[in-house]
Amino acid sequence: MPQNAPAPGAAPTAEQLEPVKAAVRALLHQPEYDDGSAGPVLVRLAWHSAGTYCKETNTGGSNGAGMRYEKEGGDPANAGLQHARAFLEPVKSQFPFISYADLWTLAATVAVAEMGGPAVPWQGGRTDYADDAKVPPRGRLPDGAQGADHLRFIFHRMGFSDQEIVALSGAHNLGRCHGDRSGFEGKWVNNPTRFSNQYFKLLLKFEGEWKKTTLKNGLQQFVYVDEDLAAGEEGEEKEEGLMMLPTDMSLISDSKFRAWVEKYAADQDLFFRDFAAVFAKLLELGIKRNSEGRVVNDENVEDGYRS
Ligand code: ZEM
Repeated sequence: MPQNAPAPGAAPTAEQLEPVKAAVRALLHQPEYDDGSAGPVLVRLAWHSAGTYCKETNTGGSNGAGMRYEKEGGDPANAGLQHARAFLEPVKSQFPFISYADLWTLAATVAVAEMGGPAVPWQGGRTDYADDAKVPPRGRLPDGAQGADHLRFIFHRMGFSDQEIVALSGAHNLGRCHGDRSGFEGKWVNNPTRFSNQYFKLLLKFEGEWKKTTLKNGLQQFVYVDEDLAAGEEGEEKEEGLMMLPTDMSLISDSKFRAWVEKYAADQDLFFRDFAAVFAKLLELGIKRNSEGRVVNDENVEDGYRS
C-alpha cells in the first residue's frame, strides 16, 4: 500500500485527497471530446450515481458505485456515462485506495469548481459493492420528456423540495444532450463548460421564443435559434441553436418552480450557494455516518473505507 493511502477502515484525509483532486483537474481538459472538457459528463456521472436514492426504502444512492455493473450501468438512462468512468480510470489506477463511489462523487465537485462554480462540500468514505445484489432497480432517474409532476415524483422520492429541484436543475448550465445517448440534441447555454446561472436567464429571456420541435426519433424538445446568427454571413461560423428539455420548460410553466428560476436568474451568488448545498446533499443520500463521520454500511461487514 502506498504511504499516502489511508489506514484500513479510515476515510482518506484532506492531505491524501489532494493528489487525487490534482489528477482529476489534470484530466478535465479534453480537446477532442465534446466541448473540450470532461467536466460536464463527470458531473452527470455523480448525479446519476446518487439520483437512484429512495428515502422510503433507503436504497440507491452514490454508495456502492453500482454503475460498474450491467444491472445499473446498462440502464438506458445511464447511456454515455461509460465515457465519464473511462476518464477516471487512470486516476483509480494511480490511487487504488480511493473507492469508485468516492472518486465519482469527488470528481464532480472538482469539475464544478474548475468550471467556475462553487466549492461543494464533500465527505469521503463510500465503499464499493462487491457484487450487484444491492444495486437499485432501473427506472429511478428522471425522464426529460415529462413535466413538473414527474420531477416532483422523482425528486420527492429522494427527499428534495421544489427549491432544491430548481437549484439542482441549474446543472444544465453544463454540457449537452447527445442523440446517441438520451436521444435529445444540443446544449442549454452557449458556453457549456463554464458554470453560471445562464441556464435560468435563458429560460426566461427566450420565453415565448422556445420552439417545440420533434426530432427524427420522435422525441420533442424546445429550441431557440437566433435567426441572424443561424443564417450566417458568408464564411462566418454558424451559431448552433440552444435547447431545453420538456422538464426544463416545466420549471417556468409551473409557478412554484418559476419563483426559484426567477431568483436564480437574478442572483448568481444565491444560485451558487444553494447549488453547493443541494449538490452536497445529493452526494450524501443514503450514506450513514457515525459520530466521527465514518461511513457505516448496513450489514456491517466492514465499516468505513476499504479499497
Ligand atoms: Zn441532466 N440531463 N437531467 N442533470 N445533466 C442531461 C445532461 C446532463 C435530466 C435529463 O433528462 C438530462 C440533472 C437533472 C436532470 C447534467 C446534470 C444534471 C441529458 C442529456 C438529459 C436528457 C444526456 C445526453 O444525451 O448525454 C432531467 C430530466 C433532469 C431532471 C431535473 C441534475 C440534477 C444534474 C446535476 C446536478 C449534466 C452535467 C449533463 C450534461 C452531460 C454531458 O455529457 O454533457
